[in-house]
Amino acid sequence: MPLNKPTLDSLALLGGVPAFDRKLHVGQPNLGDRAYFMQRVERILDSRWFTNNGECVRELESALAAYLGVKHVIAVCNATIGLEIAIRALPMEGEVIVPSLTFVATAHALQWQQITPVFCDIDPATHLLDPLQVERLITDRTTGILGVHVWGRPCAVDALEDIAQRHGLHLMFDAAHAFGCSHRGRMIGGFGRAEVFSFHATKFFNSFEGGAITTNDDALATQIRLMTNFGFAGYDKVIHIGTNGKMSEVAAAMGLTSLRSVDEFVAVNRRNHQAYRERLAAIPGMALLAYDEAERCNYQYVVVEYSAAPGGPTRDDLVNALWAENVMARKYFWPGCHRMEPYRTLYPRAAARLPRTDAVAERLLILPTGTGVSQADVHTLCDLLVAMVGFGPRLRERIAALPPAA
Ligand code: T4K
Repeated sequence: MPLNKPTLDSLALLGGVPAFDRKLHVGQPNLGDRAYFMQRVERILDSRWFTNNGECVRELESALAAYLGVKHVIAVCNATIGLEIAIRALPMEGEVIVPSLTFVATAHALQWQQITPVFCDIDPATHLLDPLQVERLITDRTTGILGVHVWGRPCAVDALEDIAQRHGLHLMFDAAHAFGCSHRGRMIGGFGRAEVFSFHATKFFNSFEGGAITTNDDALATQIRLMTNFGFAGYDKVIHIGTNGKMSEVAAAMGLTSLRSVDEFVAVNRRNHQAYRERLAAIPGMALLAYDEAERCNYQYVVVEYSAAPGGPTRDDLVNALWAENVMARKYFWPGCHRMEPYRTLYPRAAARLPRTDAVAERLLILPTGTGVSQADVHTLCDLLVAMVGFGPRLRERIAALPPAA
């Protein structure tokens, strides 16, 4: 049914009825075969083996290794701990070059262990680390580069590998968004010295909470495995500094369940992305970030760069108006890590070298997708955007006149 929002007053933000009677989230979890999951949970309960390298974790690790074409997969409780462990295992110390346009966990994983995140600007076309600036930021204290495959699009891997090699730096990747994606026909997971995936509930492939560290380096894998389990090399035998990064059995059962449906999840995301692409192309100021169709992609983020027309509704106006309609659009990763605490206070000069990060972050609008979002939902949502942008300066004026939110 076509959306009926002919007047400003029909927008929910201005008193109308919301277009959706349920919330549409960015990252509402996908759920695979519920019966299969329940069966695995029953088995876990019967076995009385709930964590510590149980059957499901071992099965998930080997299934992921085969899927990703990588030698070692170490399942972890979440990607943040995974990043901390991998960073420490390499080891990275002193300064590490990292983008600011990322989820704050990337920066926290460094700062948490007293490593300085040196924020680097992005290529505005790809939203990924700019290798030219990476090289300019290298100092005597630099020990590594932590690239982030933002939105599942691969970093400029070859250029970063070349820089890392020439300067003797460790290179690893935060692949939190990039499960199921490839670069030059090779699955992400085998690049750099290690990569870290997130299987958080909001990721298209989830294990409730969870993640995995992947590497082709045998010695590094052994060390990471030890560090994930307090450094234990057997009962009562600790041979390394460690933490508790283990994935639980129930999380691994969910991971195995997700893995059985991964192709279907991607197909839904792809179809939604295609529908968004067709509809958003007609909306002035909206540019949908494209994925490389020649590679494998998970299409889990619908990333729009919105440039407001003079006097027209701003990006934040659209977000506010969408939320009122029950479309929980996000501004990932505004305002950039460098503008969040403690980074803003610790590294006040970083902003000066991040103009492209700042500019892109002001334009980003992330829209809902996943199995909880139908093609019809995408069309209704795009009808809403057509209406909102179409109201132009009148919408801006009405929103500006609203009382400040409590
Ligand atoms: N590196 C990068 C580049 C990352 O993007 C992330 C995580 C990490 C590292 C760290 O990975 P983990 O340690 O988390 O494994 C969310 C996620 O919490 C976070 O995992 C993710 N990136 C980030 C991009 O998004 P928030 O704080 O923006 O949103 P959250 O978790 O409250 O959920 C978003 C929306 O999804 C909610 O409004 C409601 C909906 N939702 C959420 C959950 C948890 C559901 O419908 N069901 C749910 O179970 O961070």
